[in-house]
Amino acid sequence: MLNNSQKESYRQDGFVVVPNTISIENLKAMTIELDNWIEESKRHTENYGETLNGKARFDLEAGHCSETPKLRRVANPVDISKAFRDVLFKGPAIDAVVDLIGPNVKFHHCKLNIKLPGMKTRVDYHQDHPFDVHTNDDHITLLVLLDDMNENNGCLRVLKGSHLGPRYSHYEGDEFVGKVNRKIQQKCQQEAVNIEGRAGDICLMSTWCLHGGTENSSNNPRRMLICDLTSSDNYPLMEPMVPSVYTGKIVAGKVSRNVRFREGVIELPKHYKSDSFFGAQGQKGVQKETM
Ligand SMILES: O=C(O)CCC(=O)C(=O)O
Repeated sequence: MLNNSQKESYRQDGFVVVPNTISIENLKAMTIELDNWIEESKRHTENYGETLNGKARFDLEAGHCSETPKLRRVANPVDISKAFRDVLFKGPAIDAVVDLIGPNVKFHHCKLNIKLPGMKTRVDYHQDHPFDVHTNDDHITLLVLLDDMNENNGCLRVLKGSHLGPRYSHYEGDEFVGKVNRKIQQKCQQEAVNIEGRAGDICLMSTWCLHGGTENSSNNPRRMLICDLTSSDNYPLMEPMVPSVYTGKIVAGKVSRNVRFREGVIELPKHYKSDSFFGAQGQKGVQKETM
């Protein structure tokens, strides 16, 4: 699936974009499902639906209303939709992941991040591993572009080579804030590169890459499917932040009875109370007042 130069890019830069990977049929099935969810969100005034850990599956940006829906995240769409299982549990995206961390690969969790025109949702710079710490680093964030993505509609931005270190704290004092400190944010804003592409392209990114992105300032939607996958001998050290009924499912090869460790010290996150990591990063939503 991946050629040597793509594998080399992943090793050197920490990410690689693979064009034209998802079939038109699969893409269409996912976007129809998502369009329906956006339509359904118009009937809600606060976050709704329930995931395995009792949080809301559908997360709304502040200012959401039936005229201007602002659905910003759907947690684990695979739990409720075959269209997403068809892409994340088999097929070319998984073959590409196998080329980098295979042959044995396990699903951890997934989500849809949505930036519709007029929404303010941004992503502050962070590494993914500190949210879901594991015993080793064979851990990939797979990104599937559901729309064409560019700087104007709030594309993902990645700091090249940041997977090689350092491993940053995602705390402010005793609070797990899910982002790096202001100085590193600024460095990323200046130096990160845009991940641009067409609907159906994928990006494979190391879980240690610093990444983020601005709000959508265009008239075009930016919807992206995001999935954490690990080698099957890589074990989570904590309950997932966003557990799925499929967490731990083998999507390629076989289960491993060995656990592989790497040396070093890892900062443990705290489970945040918010429905999504946007809330953990301090962006207001319309969460039910249950806390
Ligand atoms: O939506 C994006 O552009 C990136 C999202 C992200 O980094 C995350 O949800 O962890």
